[in-house]
Amino acid sequence: MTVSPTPPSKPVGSYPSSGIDVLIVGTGLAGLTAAIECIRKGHNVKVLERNADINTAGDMYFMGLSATRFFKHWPELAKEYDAISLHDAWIETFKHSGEVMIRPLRVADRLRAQGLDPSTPPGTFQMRPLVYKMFVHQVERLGVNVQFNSRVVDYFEDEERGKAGVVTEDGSKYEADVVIAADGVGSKSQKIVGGQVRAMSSGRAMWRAAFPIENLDKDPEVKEFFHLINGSEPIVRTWLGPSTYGLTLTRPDTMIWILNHDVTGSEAESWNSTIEADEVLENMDKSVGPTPWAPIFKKLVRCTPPKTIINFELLWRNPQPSWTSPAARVIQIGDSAHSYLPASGNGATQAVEDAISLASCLQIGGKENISQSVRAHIRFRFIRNACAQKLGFSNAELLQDTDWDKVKLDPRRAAPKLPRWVWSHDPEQYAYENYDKCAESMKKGIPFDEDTSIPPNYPPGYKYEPWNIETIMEDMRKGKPIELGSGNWD
Ligand SMILES: Cc1cc2nc3c(=O)[nH]c(=O)nc-3n(C[C@H](O)[C@H](O)[C@H](O)COP(=O)(O)OP(=O)(O)OC[C@H]3O[C@@H](n4cnc5c(N)ncnc54)[C@H](O)[C@@H]3O)c2cc1C
Ligand SMILES: *[C@@H]1O[C@H](CO)[C@@H](O)[C@H](O)[C@H]1NC(C)=O
Ligand SMILES: *[C@@H]1O[C@H](CO)[C@@H](O)[C@H](O)[C@H]1NC(C)=O
Ligand SMILES: CC(=O)N[C@H]1CO[C@H](CO)[C@@H](O)[C@@H]1O
Repeated sequence: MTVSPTPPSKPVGSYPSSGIDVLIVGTGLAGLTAAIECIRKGHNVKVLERNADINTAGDMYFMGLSATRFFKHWPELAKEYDAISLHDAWIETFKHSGEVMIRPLRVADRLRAQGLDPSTPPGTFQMRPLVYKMFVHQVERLGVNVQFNSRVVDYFEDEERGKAGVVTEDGSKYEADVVIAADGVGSKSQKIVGGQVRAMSSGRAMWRAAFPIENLDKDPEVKEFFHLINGSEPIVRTWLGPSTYGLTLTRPDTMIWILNHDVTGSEAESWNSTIEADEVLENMDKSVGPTPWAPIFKKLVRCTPPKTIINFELLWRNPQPSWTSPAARVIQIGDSAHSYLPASGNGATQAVEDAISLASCLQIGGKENISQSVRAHIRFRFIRNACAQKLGFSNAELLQDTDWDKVKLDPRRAAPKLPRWVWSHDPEQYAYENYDKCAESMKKGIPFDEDTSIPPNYPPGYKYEPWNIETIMEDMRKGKPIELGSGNWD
């Protein structure tokens, strides 16, 4: 096994004060990471949040290695992350009908078979509530200035004075040297960066539920089937069918299931609104062809407590042409800049990467070069994000249209693509290594997609070509595989 060298840790206090006032809107993963990383880099931070508290709801998401390397600077986060992470996890694959296709394997063995080091996996599934609580603890330890019940309704900037700001619902104005819009999908900053990105219905949605494991006591058959391995080890079970896929995760304390389906009409792009099990049971066999869902999965759905199942609509958005205001004093990060399909496994990961990259760029450039730093950050992030977004479509297609003959030969074909260019990235190091070169290229007027001075943090060999959802939909209609583009996407 390869032992990776211990990277230098630069905890809070390592950087001198930059004198940069940063105003952050939103306490999602993007906003919270930006808050702690900006503080570590010496900036002054204030955070506004519309809700009364930090919302720790949700079930699980995938956290890539590229989004967790920075824990090396945060010993308490690193420790807590290790404590909440799944250790000794297993994975098993079924057809949606219930037929076992790949017997349980240790995730570590699967990684080893792929030539990867199991002690640093490319990423792991994490419970959103636990990850959030971990960030909340860190924010509390640092005493970050978070002002709740502050709904931002507008953004502005004043180029001459070198300031940007926001207006909240009650008419209050807040100003800073730079404003980070981390207010998620539907950000109020869309106007100032150049217009609303249209959200298109994909025709698909996800039912998702997470609940205490004791609920399985209601049905002994379900309890037996969805058991932990060897009494205590968590297991992910994937369920692949024609134009559908499901996922279950059994943890010692929690049961989670997720099911992709055709829209039924009750969905919303919201993590708050819930539906009941009957609605799922009535609809789940509608989009899977002649073979119905495994009875055991239906019984699992029946064990779900009331007010738990979320019917989350999957909306599609083209890559946003701009993430910043004309004078580069307002900058979008996370879902506000780019929304992801869950199958991309990148929504949380890229949000965290954005925050780290931006905090670093602002530190490198200092107070005199804020606009340049914001623009450099975008150059570091745009193509990478456009590629990761596209990967989501191709992964969704892969999961929904499994070629079982190929899967039998190579189990990796039943798993979403998790390419090296995604997980091997270190957004902080990348910013420090490339900021000067990037600033130079911008001064020379070299367009972002022709700048060869900076190594790619996207598929090696890829040449950026603008793409849009319409082309992808057209390909899907014709039954063509999604055209990823040039370069090595594996
Ligand atoms: C409650 C909740 C549960 C989720 N559960 C899951 C899950 O189970 N699995 C999964 O894959 N993804 C989930 N997500 C989405 C996932 O967290 C994001 O896709 C990803 O982490 C990117 O985060 P973000 O910080 O950019 O945006 P978000 O996480 O959406 O955070 C945006 C924040 O900005 C605040 N905000 C929005 N508008 C304003 C405004 N006008 N003024 C002030 N504040 C504002 C919001 O209240 C929120 O706190 C969930 C999101 C939320 C909010
Ligand atoms: C969603 O949940 C949060 C946190 O509990 C709450 O503050 C907010 O009002 C809810 N939103 C909706 C639309 O119910
Ligand atoms: C920031 O701006 C100052 C003044 O224009 C300049 O001297 C300096 O080189 C800049 N720093 C970076 C990292 O670009
Ligand atoms: C120690 C132990 O019980 N190991 C078992 C864990 O589960 C796997 C899969 O069911 C078995 O193969 C091991 O023998």
